[in-house]
Amino acid sequence: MRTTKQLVDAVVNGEPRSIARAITLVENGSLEAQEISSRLFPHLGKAHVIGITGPSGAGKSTLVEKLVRKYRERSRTVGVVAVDPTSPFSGGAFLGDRIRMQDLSTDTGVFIRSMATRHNPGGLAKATKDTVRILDASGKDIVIVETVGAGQSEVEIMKIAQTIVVVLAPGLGDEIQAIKAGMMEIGDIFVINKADRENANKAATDIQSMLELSSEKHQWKPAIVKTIALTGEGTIQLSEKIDEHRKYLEKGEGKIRQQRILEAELMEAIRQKAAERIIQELKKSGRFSMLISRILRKELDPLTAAEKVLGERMNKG
Ligand SMILES: Nc1nc2c(ncn2[C@@H]2O[C@H](COP(=O)(O)OP(=O)(O)OP(=O)(O)O)[C@@H](O)[C@H]2O)c(=O)[nH]1
Ligand SMILES: [Mg+2]
Repeated sequence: MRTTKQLVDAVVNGEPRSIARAITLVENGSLEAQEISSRLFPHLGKAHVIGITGPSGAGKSTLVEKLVRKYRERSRTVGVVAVDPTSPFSGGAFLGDRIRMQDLSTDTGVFIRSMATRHNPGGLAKATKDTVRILDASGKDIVIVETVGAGQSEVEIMKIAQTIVVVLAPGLGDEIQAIKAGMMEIGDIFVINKADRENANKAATDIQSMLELSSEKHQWKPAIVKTIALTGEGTIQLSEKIDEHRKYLEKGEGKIRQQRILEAELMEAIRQKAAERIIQELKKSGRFSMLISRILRKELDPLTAAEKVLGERMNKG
């Protein structure tokens, strides 16, 4: 039996089967998961993590495949995490992704993993983040995360990716309108894919004017790139823009973003660990069931009970 340390060493050496194994272990929330994450932590921060998000069917997977090929031409190693929202729409397309990318799966410079909600009881966002970190630690130069932009995932992708590419396509109509607002805020680069279709120029002008309306808080001006993912047209321009954004981040903004992410993560970790410990103690001492009885009798409400518990602990310590 290999120890967790040996597994992590193999991941850091880029060994594909160990990478796959480590991902499965963190996905399942296994006992080793925390040790894996901790041991990988010092090895993080080398990869450039690119988030590709946008409405279902915009052409994200097609574009990702072309981008991967562009990076491989430049001898860059790439990890891809495709997040399957298990929506009825993406079910078919997802299978398509596999077939399209089949030849890439024999390339040792590429590691592709798909994530599904149903395999991740601990939450898709956490599993995605852990997987990105494993791929980063494994020495991949680029890690691409594909997510369908819908509600929460916009915020989540910001905690994972350094450069966010929002992929839109002409003619997606209402669906775009509904999610555009959230995505306009987070995009570093906007892709109008399916530029072979009519209205692509109009879509680009629409985005342009929406961007001009939004407040300019940052020095980086979101770029707009037109692509035809099917033929690969425009993907060179897109990868150039991504590089440009990476260079911009390296000048300072990247550190600020990183600090913000780690602050949020530390707060979340404290919250989780502290709560776990306190609840465990309360249950062990029987105090938990005492409090519940009082709450059931309406003598106490849960928030006041929690305050009471914390007050008592503070007095003790
Ligand atoms: N005409 C045209 N069709 C495209 C283009 N890019 C992708 N498509 C097609 O659009 C459909 C959806 O493409 P996908 O790459 O699966 O889209 P996606 O955004 O990954 O979709 P989900 O993962 O389901 O959210 C496929 O049938 C593609 O062949 C393009 O540039 N032009
Ligand atoms: Mg897709």
